[in-house]
Amino acid sequence: MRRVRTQAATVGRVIDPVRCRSGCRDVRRDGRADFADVVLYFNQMAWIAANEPVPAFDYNGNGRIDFADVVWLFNHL
Ligand SMILES: [Ca+2]
Repeated sequence: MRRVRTQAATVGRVIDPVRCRSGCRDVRRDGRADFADVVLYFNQMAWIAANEPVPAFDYNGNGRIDFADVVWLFNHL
């Protein structure tokens, strides 16, 4: 299984793109999806778009990492 290192990997965590195929709401990988995940997503949108598998974080399915995904994440906590 291919594992993708993320910014969170700086503290020893990795994103598994297979497990997150339907969307990784727990952006901080601390075991729960909460407002801190929304804040991190918003602050790191460009980094996510450049470094993560887009399908794992394209919550609204429009093919892009964008502000609409932040809104979706917030609405689905
Ligand atoms: Ca999107």
